Amino acid sequence: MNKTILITGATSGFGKAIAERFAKEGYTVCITGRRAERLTEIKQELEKQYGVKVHTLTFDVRNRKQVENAIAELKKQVERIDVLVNNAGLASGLATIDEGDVDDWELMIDTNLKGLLYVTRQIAPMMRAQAGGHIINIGSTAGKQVYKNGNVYCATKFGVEALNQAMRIDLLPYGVKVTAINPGMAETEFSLVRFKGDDERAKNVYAGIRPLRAEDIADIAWYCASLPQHVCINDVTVTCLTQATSVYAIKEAERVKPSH
Ligand code: NDP
Ligand code: 8X3
Repeated sequence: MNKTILITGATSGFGKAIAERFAKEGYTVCITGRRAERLTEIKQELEKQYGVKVHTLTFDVRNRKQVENAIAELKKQVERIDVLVNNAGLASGLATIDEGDVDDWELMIDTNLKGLLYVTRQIAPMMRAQAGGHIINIGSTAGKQVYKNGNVYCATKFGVEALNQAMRIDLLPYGVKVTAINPGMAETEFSLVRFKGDDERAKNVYAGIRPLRAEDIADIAWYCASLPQHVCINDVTVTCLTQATSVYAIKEAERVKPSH
């Protein structure tokens, strides 16, 4: 049976890579984001390369009405959603609690928590009616340990961790799997967004390390989604080789090299 995945925030980074990974596996792919042009480009690429159907939904996850309308439209085009990836999210700024920009806080809370909830509220009843499905929530190592200046971003990802656990309990009777993937440092547009277009500052985050790639996360999402029906991975925390926790990482140059 042809399966369908809905991925929020698929115009770049993890979401885009996950769209490609599932398209390669023959899924019908529904991609969302605010940047309509990018969605169209990705749709054309994936349909051409993998011969699958791609639906695009342009909306801001912070806008509840837009979310409801877009998903109501989608329901006219697809019968079911087998996998939902709640991925759309961002960090905005990096500052202490006494100096942080309240607009940044609202942006992160509205996107990472409220946006995730708005989408889930539309899709979970479909999965309940199907008596099956899989919700994959993209959390973070920042939702495991708080780091300096990360305050509100970390709080949103701790929130995702809580919602991930809660969803699994609430949807258990309906055979819906719920999985969190919690990545550490990964080079996407994440830092460029956090530092508001400051490319140099963004690049500096990954200087001297070999960070995770979006494709690594896509492979993990595929692994989680392709296990036998009775197996549900609850959460996966994944870092690059030189990152141990949210707050402790070393540079590649500090790694002991094999002696022979
Ligand atoms: P990117 O910036 O590359 O991608 C973020 C995606 O989210 C984009 O497609 C963007 O689409 C979408 N998005 C952001 N805000 C909104 C919004 N208001 N409405 C709709 N879509 C939105 O970053 P990543 O791929 O790295 O981030 C994906 C997720 O992974 C986020 O939740 C992030 O917190 C998390 N994460 C990232 C890590 C990293 O180091 N990169 C590590 C751990 C977790 P558009 O702009 O077109 O709307
Ligand atoms: C993104 C990872 O460490 O930049 O969630 O916050 S980090």
